[in-house]
Amino acid sequence: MPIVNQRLEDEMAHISRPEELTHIRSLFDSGDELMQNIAYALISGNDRDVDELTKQALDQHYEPNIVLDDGLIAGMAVIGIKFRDNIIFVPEVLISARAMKAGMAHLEPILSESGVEPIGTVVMGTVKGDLHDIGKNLCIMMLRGTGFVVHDLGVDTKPDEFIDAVTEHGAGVLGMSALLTTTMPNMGRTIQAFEEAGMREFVSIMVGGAPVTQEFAEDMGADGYGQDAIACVDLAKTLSRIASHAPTNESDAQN
Ligand code: B12
Repeated sequence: MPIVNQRLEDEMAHISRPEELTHIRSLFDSGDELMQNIAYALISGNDRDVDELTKQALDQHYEPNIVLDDGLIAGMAVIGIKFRDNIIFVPEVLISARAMKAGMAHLEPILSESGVEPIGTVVMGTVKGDLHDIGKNLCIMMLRGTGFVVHDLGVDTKPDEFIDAVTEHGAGVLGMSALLTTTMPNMGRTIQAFEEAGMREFVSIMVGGAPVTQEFAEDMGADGYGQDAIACVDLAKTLSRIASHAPTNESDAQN
């Protein structure tokens, strides 16, 4: 539906690049007025409204994925553009991030609810020097909802912290997130640290985050790249199948 929330429509005036405006409008096209209201509440940093409207949507039996994509993530896309173009600054982004978390708090129990047997263990973290965690947290919610046990190392995670957690939890899959071009190389450094520790063959490594690409993932020696939380789940499933078929030291010794 076209944008019916007038204040959200007014926000479109901040988007100067025509292709981005078309993209942002297409995000709102797939939602309805309630989703637009959630997006606007997030853009304006009103965590109380995001909290109430998200709850209202779930009470009205909206799918949590719809609320996430058409409400919260669509709103965050506008914030990303305004931040890049110096229309808003770190404090405003933090306030919108807090509003995003207010909405995610309602979605998390549903997206993380899983009655199925654990299908694998994943360690996830944002790399060293990087404090962005919204996307990583979404991936974790979806992974848990699919039946993965996920150990969340939080943000600013150093290579040896990843190694220790993978060892401690016997994780078959490691997921790293980076949102800054300056911290992306820390993914490669972490992979290097796994190699130096003689651990690389025991864990499959997936990477993601807005600036990361398939090509970058391949260049630094990751096993997979996912562009969103759905791709993250598919990747974790594929990689944990590979990990469960990987020869262990014991079976190697028997052959
Ligand atoms: C919110 C935000 C912040 C918040 C973070 C709050 C938080 N708790 O996360 C705050 C205000 C703290 C912040 C700070 C900074 N930020 Co900032 N931030 C953003 C913003 C607006 C949104 C990021 C976000 O949450 N997106 C929504 C989520 C859902 O998307 P996502 O993270 O990409 O995750 C999805 C996928 O990428 C994927 N995914 C993510 N991780 C993984 C992992 C795996 C394994 C897989 C498979 C998939 C996957 O799935 C996710 C779900 O679909 C972006 C703009 C943007 N468009 O990305 C800038 C942005 C990332 N920030 C930027 C900058 C510059 C900074 C600062 C340096 C600003 C400053 N001057 O201080 C600091 C750095 C702080 C630090 N050391 O990390 C730049 C980076 C530019 C660059 N080229 O590196 C951006 C792109 C803004 C811009 N256009 O200039 N930021």
